[in-house]
Amino acid sequence: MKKKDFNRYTVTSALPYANGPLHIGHLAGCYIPSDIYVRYLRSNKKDVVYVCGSDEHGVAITIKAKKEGISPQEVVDRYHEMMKKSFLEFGISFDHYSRTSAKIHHETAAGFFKDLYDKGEFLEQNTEQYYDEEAGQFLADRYIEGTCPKCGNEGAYGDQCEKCGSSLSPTDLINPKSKLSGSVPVLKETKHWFLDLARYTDFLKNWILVEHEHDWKNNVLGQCRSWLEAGEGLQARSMTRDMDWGIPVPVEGAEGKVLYVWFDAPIGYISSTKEWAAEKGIDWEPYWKDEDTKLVHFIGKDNIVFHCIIFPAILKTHGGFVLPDNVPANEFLNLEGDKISTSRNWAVWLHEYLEEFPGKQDVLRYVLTANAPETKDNDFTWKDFQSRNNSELVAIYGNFVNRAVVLTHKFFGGKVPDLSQLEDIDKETLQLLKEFPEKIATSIERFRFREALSFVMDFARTGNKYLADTEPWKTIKEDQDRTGTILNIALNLASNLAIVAEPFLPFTSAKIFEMFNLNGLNWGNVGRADLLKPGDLLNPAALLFEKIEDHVVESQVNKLLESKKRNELANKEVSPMKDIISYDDFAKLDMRVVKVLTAEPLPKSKKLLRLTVDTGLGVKTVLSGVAEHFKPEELVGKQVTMLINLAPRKMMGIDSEGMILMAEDKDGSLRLLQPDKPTADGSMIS
Ligand code: B3M
Ligand code: ZN
Repeated sequence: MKKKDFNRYTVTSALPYANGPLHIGHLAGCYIPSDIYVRYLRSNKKDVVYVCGSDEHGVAITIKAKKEGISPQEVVDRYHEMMKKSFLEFGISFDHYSRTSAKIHHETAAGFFKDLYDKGEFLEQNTEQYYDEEAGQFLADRYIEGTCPKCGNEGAYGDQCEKCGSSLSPTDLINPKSKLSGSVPVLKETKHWFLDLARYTDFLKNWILVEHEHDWKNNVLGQCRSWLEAGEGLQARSMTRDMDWGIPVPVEGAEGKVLYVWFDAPIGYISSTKEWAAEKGIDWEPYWKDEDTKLVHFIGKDNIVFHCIIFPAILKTHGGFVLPDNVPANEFLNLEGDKISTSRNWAVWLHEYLEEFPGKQDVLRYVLTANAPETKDNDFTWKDFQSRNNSELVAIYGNFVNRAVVLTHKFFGGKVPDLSQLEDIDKETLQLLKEFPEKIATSIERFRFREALSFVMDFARTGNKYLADTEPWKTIKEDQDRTGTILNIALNLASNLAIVAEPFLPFTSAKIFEMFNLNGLNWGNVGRADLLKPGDLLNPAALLFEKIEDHVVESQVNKLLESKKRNELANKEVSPMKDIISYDDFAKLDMRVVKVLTAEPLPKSKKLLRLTVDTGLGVKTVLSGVAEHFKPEELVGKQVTMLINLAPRKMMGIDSEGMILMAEDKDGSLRLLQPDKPTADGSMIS
């Protein structure tokens, strides 16, 4: 498609579910890229609104509420505030951060549904769905568990088996069970409203695969193609759910039903814009309705179908709205070779990062951009974090700016020196100063943020090399003018660098502008070698980046490994219950509190200790398999519990006259079962 000129930009990034804190995967997926893009547009004086908000509906929220034993409202209130704070702390510069529980959003989303309903766009269909009679409600896919028909995994969900990856529907499951009550769900008829996506196939194919063939990212086009060109074509999707958490379906006969979260969530971008405009006292409509508005959705790859197919179909049917001009989706970020997972606590949480690396937001922004999962899944490792910090931010960027400022203070009392005769190396460097910003801009406009950042770094490298080649610390000895020229050029390079790096490293650029007493600089000023003029005064050098030591990143890796260990233990299955026994069976067991009198190893056995115990009825000898868990002296004198009427058994030539009772932890370690207070030896356990 011909490149269009746009006068206005509406930029969105996916609304995160308000069901947990934010981690680095969120930042890398869509928040840092969108923030870079928007900061760049603002620096270019574009009319732009950047909106987001918390996604507070859907089973993601109700499942979390159930897990924590609190209400869905409490869940969203807690995490909405937490996420909003994290975004702010990391410099994600939304113009507005809303939430889908807002009244204006309920009205806007219900309005969209009503509009499509009145136009007769929905197919009304009665289908049979699982219903939990004990809990008195229909079950969303994620609320049903059962055996996967493909691989036999007993913990498959109603929509997917995580073991073999098959996508399922609830009725595929063998032995389905409700996660709400544990009961066996029954099929019950229910009415829903479906969007007949097949009707949009031609329009979508033309709009995405032809018009945007050259400007959308390959990973996005690829997914769209596989949806649009799949053998069975696009299937009708239900836009409603049987649930009591969400936006009530605004038509008659829909009691107890809410809008499907993926119907209302993208409309959240519009509601957020409305709220923003109302606060500013301006009109929201041009940002969504004027043809010269460029709408860009930043998302993660799991959201592609909703933003490229379903939402555009809704907008198109409603009419009067622009369609996204681009949907730059990132792939996934892994962590230390493993999928980031909230439930397994395999993540770097933003709030924890800030506690452990205060003031180092830009380091994380840098690493997550330099290694962004733009075209394929990528891995975040603490080693890479450390090495990018130490050998790029500290050694190149920080070193260059710091040397220019420190030498100006040292040789010229902090005053920007005059420019005199230019040598070839100066002219070449000034030429690069003109070229870099343009290259960086082109990459940003094509959503190639990794590439753009690598040019920013090359720009800093150019500055560093310029100082290394010209050696102002040497020229000062015989040629003050030459030294002044070098530092003047270096300082102007640094000012340009701070402008073009601002979208990526906003906190650092702010420090540089402060050091240089420059404010209000933007992309319109780049390429100029007179941003700092002779005589301008600099402030003292501020620390931009500092070295990160080995032990710091090692302790981060250990923290992850420990949480992995804890998790594996917690997830180990508890052995299933044995068959039911009668009271009479139980009454046959004679269990007592006994005292260990002696304990000694058996020379031929690694596992057994030979114990003598006082049972209150006399002394008995027992062989107990605890040698790998306790030293003999740890047992002597202790009260433990014992089954004393077990038939004697000969082991290693010794009669063992009972069994010491122990608890075995998930990792196989043993615990003694002891009375909580000293108790008479021989006390019965019943
Ligand atoms: N909350 C999904 C997610 O967090 C969803 C995005 C909505 S964007 C309109 O992956
Ligand atoms: Zn399976």
